[in-house]
Amino acid sequence: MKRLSVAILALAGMAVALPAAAQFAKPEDAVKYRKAAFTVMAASFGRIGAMASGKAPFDAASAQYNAEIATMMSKLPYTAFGPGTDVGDTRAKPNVWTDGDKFKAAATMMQDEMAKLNVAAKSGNLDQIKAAFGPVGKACKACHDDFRKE
Ligand code: ASC
Repeated sequence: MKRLSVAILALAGMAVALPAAAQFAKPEDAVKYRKAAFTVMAASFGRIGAMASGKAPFDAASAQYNAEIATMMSKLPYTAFGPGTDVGDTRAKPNVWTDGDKFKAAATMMQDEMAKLNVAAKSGNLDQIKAAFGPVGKACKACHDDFRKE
């Protein structure tokens, strides 16, 4: 029994230590994972956008909540673009894998701008949120233009 517990603990430890890319059982699981993260990020970012553009009434708590989620989501997709995950139901272009440095730079740009939007949201000030919102959208678009089909 003790040996079994040690073995289970060892396996759990390995799961934590392994690179995230190795944690997907199938490439299709990585595709699903990254798309799910982008979907949640876009929904949260979009709710802030509705407030920034005046389409929805400003609600500071909602902006904070959604910015926090979008910031968390912004960190998730990129471990799921590992080698061999250019398969199945994906709009990712091949250059995600052949121009990895540029893709990484585009990802980092988005993450940095999203983190700034999160800081702005915490201020509770709509003008600061509006100012920080645009650069995030630009970073999203820049990456889509280079690395996403259609
Ligand atoms: C969004 C969303 C995107 C980006 C992009 C910005 O709200 O879902 O993919 O902004 O449209 O250009």
